Amino acid sequence: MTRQGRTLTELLGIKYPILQGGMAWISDNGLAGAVSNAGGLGIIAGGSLSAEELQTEIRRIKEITSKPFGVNIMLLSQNIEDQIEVVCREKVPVVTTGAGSPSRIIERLKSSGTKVIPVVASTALARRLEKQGADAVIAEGMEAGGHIGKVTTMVLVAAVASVVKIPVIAAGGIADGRGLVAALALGASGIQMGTRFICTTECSAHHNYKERVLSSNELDTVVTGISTGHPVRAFRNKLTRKIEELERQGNGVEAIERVAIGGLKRAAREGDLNFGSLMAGQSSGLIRDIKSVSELLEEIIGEAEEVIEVLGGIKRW
Ligand code: TUI
Repeated sequence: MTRQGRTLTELLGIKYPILQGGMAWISDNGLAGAVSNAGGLGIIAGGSLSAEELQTEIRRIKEITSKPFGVNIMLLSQNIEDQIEVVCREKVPVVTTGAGSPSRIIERLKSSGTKVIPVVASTALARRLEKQGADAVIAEGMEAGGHIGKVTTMVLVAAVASVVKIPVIAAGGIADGRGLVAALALGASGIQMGTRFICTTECSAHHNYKERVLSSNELDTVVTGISTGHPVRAFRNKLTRKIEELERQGNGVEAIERVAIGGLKRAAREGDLNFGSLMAGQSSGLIRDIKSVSELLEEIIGEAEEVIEVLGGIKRW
């Protein structure tokens, strides 16, 4: 239960408190529809989609599932105004936002009946967005893949949960039932996972991308782009080495982000292990198999229930 007395599952109308992160070029209607059908909240990545493409994705997911789903709006995108228009028109149940503050768009989304759940990387932003009407926040630690903040999940989730009353969803470094229970212990009401969902049968990411996750350990990701103000975590490869070199030479934001953003498509669609931007979180070191979305969700919930039972049996320290 949250301190408002309503669970996250009740707020969102879902069975399990598990959200699937909106990963650009990866989280399409097929993956998101499978997650919603399995009892979580599937989220389509607005990411690099045009308004027309986003509309098509939304119409397709409505054919796959009658359950709630979400759309992620990446606030660094050029066309967020057009994306918002589509989301409002299509009455999308939930919008998550990332890579900035959604202050200026909350009211519009809420007035069309959409629940708004921003990713926050600080307590200050969490507090501000609660006042502005956010329905919940996602506290995403720097263990996550893709664009990240500076604080770890362990600290950020506990800190955010201490200062807001709306539900907090933990993200970054979570891939199994142990992570779900740990998040609940920190004060979260649920979790969001991105990298774990790459290794599912319904995920359309290239086979090479999935294999890279499976064969990796917890040290295999690196953070580049700190000099641009937009740090990104991805698997170490020729591309990340190239970006590190560009940064050392003092190149500007545009030069660096051009290689990074183009690289995500190369990774997800073409499986380019050398020059693709294989964004992934540190949790890839925990992922050892590819399974269906529904098997994954059932496994995580089963494992979480086991862990809770074991913890409940601890009577002495
Ligand atoms: O957005 C993400 N993950 C992403 S976006 C992306 S595409 C991209 N590619 C290259 C460069 C930049 C983006 C790949 N992965 N996650 C959510 C997230 N949001 N992480 C961190 C934040 C965040 C950071 C600062 C949210 C709010 C924020 O607020 C700053 C402020 O204005 O207070």
